[in-house]
Amino acid sequence: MGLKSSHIGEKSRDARHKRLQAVSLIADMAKDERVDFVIIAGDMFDSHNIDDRAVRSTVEVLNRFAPVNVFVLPGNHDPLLTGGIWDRIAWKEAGSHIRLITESKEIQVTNSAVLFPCPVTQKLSRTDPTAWISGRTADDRRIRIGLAHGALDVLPSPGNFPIPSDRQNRSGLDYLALGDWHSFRRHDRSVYPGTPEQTRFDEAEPGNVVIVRIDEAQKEPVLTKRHVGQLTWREYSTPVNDETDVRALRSSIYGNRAVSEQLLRIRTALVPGIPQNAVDSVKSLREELAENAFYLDWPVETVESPINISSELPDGIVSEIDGVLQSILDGNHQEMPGSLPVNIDSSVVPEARVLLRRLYTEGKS
Ligand SMILES: [Mn+2]
Repeated sequence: MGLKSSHIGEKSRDARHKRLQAVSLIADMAKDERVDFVIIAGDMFDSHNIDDRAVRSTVEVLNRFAPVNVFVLPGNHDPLLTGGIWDRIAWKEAGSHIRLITESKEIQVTNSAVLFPCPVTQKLSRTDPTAWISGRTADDRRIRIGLAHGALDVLPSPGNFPIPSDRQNRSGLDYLALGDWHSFRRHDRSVYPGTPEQTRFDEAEPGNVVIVRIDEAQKEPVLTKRHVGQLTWREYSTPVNDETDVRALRSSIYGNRAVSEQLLRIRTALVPGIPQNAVDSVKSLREELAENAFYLDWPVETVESPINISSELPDGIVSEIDGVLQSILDGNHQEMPGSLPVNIDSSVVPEARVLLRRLYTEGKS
């Protein structure tokens, strides 16, 4: 909540509204599914610096969960600090079902289940927030649920609030509910559902909540992933040779979901020799998306006619580079510098040749 997303300009306000809608959907789902309680595993707010109105809207949408209890954990973006977001006047309107977690202390959540929450009180830490959770004793038959915000050591970017991946076993947890990572990620009983609403182009699997069913202690939890995200962020970087490529691009965009619910970042490279009708189709696709997409980032210069690849480049470093690119295209790239990116995505080569010519032409004018 309150994420500025200033890179999407005037649409960021609408995006914030969509995020509230997603949470509202979760409230309906919680009641329909008759869950015992709901967990928010930190970073509900993007920062402490959020206007009162946004805090009020958040309290209002959380009030819609009643009578289902909602356990809210402070994360590293909204740590528990005196005078912070949790002390705002808007919380006076919060129902008693909203339970802000302020201590690392057991909470009995149902007759048979206990929560071990690990609230965060600062932005950065090298200390494991789950370290206080002791192991299961022989006579403990309760369902034990950990709740923490941090980086499980199996993630690509561990370090801040590190959580060992064997915490679930060491502390005898039936489930470890985690926040911080924006995409869905499961490591045995430790689970990041990811953010309910996507926030960036480079997130792999956001937009979900997870419904967890645990029948009894030490039984395998059953997870159901449910999509609630109102918006999808997609990036396309496609070389366009002809009409077929334009049609493929169009159908992969439209096949995803309504374009009015998509944020699109598109970078096309018009391959030299592309027929004029294909150039026209690219342009009209761009106009159509500019009109209808929730947000479009597609620079107009990338849909202009390609620069003629056969045009002469001056002798020297520029044409030498172009020569290397040509031989990569001819399939002689294995031992060449630059073979690695080419193996990942061969479309970078024609794009590079186009850019090289553009650079030269614009440098001349
Ligand atoms: Mn975080």
